[in-house]
Amino acid sequence: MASSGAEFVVIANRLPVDRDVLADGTVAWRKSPGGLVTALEPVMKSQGGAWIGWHGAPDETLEPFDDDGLHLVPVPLSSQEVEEYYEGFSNATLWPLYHDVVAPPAFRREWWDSYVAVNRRFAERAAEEAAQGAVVWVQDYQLQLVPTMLRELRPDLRIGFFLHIPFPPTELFQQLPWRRQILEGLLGADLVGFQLPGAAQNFVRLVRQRVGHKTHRDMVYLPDGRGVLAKAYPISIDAQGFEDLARSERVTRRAAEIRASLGNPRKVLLGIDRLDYTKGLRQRIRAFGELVRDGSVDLDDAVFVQVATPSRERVDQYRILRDDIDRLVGRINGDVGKIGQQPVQYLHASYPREEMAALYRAADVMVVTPLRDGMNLVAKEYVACRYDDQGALVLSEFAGAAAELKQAYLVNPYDINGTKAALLQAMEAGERENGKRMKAMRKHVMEHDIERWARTFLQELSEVGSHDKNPRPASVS
Ligand code: GDG
Repeated sequence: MASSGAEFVVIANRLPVDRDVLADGTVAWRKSPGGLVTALEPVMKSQGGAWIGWHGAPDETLEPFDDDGLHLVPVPLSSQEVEEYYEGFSNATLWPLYHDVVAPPAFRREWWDSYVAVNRRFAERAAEEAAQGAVVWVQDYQLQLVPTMLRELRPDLRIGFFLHIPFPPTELFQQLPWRRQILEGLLGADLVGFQLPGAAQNFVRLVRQRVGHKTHRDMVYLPDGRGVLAKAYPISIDAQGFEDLARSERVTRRAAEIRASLGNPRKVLLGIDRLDYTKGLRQRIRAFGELVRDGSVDLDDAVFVQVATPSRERVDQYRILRDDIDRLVGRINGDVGKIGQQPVQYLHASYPREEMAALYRAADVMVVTPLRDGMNLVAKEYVACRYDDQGALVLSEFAGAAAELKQAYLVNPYDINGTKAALLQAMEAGERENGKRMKAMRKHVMEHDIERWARTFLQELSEVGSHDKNPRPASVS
C-alpha cells in the first residue's frame, strides 16, 4: 500500500472510537471524548489520515473502516496479549516505573515478549498503511518500540513519538531489564516529544550513558548520520470547547442543581481522577478528613466531592487501591459525618463531558494532587471552564501542569500538613485574590490549547533532520 496509502498516520494503543451495539443489534462507533482526536481530526481529514489502534475487544479481527471522515485501522489483540502487553508490561511495569515507582513495578519476561510482539504488529500495520514519505505519529508508553521497528521496514517515513507520561530519571529507569531496547526503540523517531524539558533531558542523558551515542543539548547523533531531537511539548485541551460547554445554559443549570443537592454549602471542593495510585487520592482525602476532624473546616460549611473514574480494574494494584479508598472514605464519613451530612461524597463512576463541566463550575476549590503526573488535563479543564475568573486550583508540584499553572496553590502532596494549609488558604481566599490567579491561568490555557500543541509538534517534526536546521556541531559529547 506504500504508494497509495495515507500521508498522515497516527498510531496509538486505542482507536479514538468506542463501539456501541444499538437496540436493533447494529453496530455504531462513537468517538471517544479525548482531546487528542479533537486536535488531530482536522489534520487527519485534510490529509486523508489513518489512525491505527486496538478497537478494545480481545480475540477479534476487524477490517479497516471509515467513520465520520476518519480512516480507522484496527489492530487485533488476543486475551493473552491484553493481559501481558497491556495490563502487564504497559500498566504493571512501565506505568509505575515511569511514575517515580510510587508502586513497585513488576518485571516479567513473558510480558516483555508480548510487548515486543504487539509493538511489531503495530509497526507492520503502519508500514502497510503509510504512503511514500508519509508522516507517522506514534503515541505513548505502550508503543515505545514502534519507531525503530517501523523505520527498519520503511526508512522513507518521517516518524514522531510523543510520551504522555513522565520519563523517569536515570536512577529509576536503570531498573528496567530491557532499558537499552526501549531507548533504541524510541531512537527510531526523528522527534521524540515529552511533556516537560526535564523528561527530555533524562532521555538524552540515558541515551548517552546507556547506548553510547553522541549528544548535544536536545539532539542525539546516531552513527548512521541521522539526528534525533528530544524536546518538550506540554499537551493541552480543547480549551474553547470546554469554555463553550461551561457557558451553556444546560451546564449552568446543572451546576446550580449540583450545589443545591449538596445542601448549598459555602465551599464545594472537587477531585476528578481516574482511580489510579499516582493521583494521590489517599493523601488528599486524609488531608480533608483531618481538617474536618480538627475543626478547621465546619461540616455545615464544606463538602468534598471526589469522582474516581473506574480504571484498569483487572490489574491487582488497582483493585487494592479501590478497596483502600472505599475504607478510607467510609472511615472518615463514619467518624466525623452526621445524619444527612457526609464530608466526603465519593463517586466511583464515569460521567459525560457535560456533567464534568457542570462539576467544574460547581466547585469552589479544585483539588488536583497527583504524586506524579505527566501533565494532568483535569487541572486545565477546570481553568478553561472558569470563564467567570472564579474558583481556586490546588495543584501538586509533581503534575506537569504545575510548570504552566504557576498561580495555582501549589502543594507537595506527600506533605499532609502542607496540603491542609493550602486547602484552607484556597477556601478562605477572597474573590479578588482568586480572580487574579484564575485570570492569569486562563490566559495561559486559552492561548496554549491542544490545537497549538499538535501544530507545533507536527511543524517541528517536518523540520527536524533537515541539516541546515540541526547541523551537527564540530564536537559533540
Ligand atoms: C495521561 C497522563 C496526561 C476523567 N474522568 C472522566 C473523564 N475524564 C477525563 C478528564 C481528562 C482525562 O479523562 C484524564 O486526563 P489526565 O491528564 O487527568 O490523566 P490520565 O488519564 O492519567 O492521562 C496525563 C494525559 O495522558 C494527556 O497527555 O495529562 O499526565 O497520565 O480529560 O476530563 N471524562 C469523562 N467522564 C469521566 O468520568 N467524560
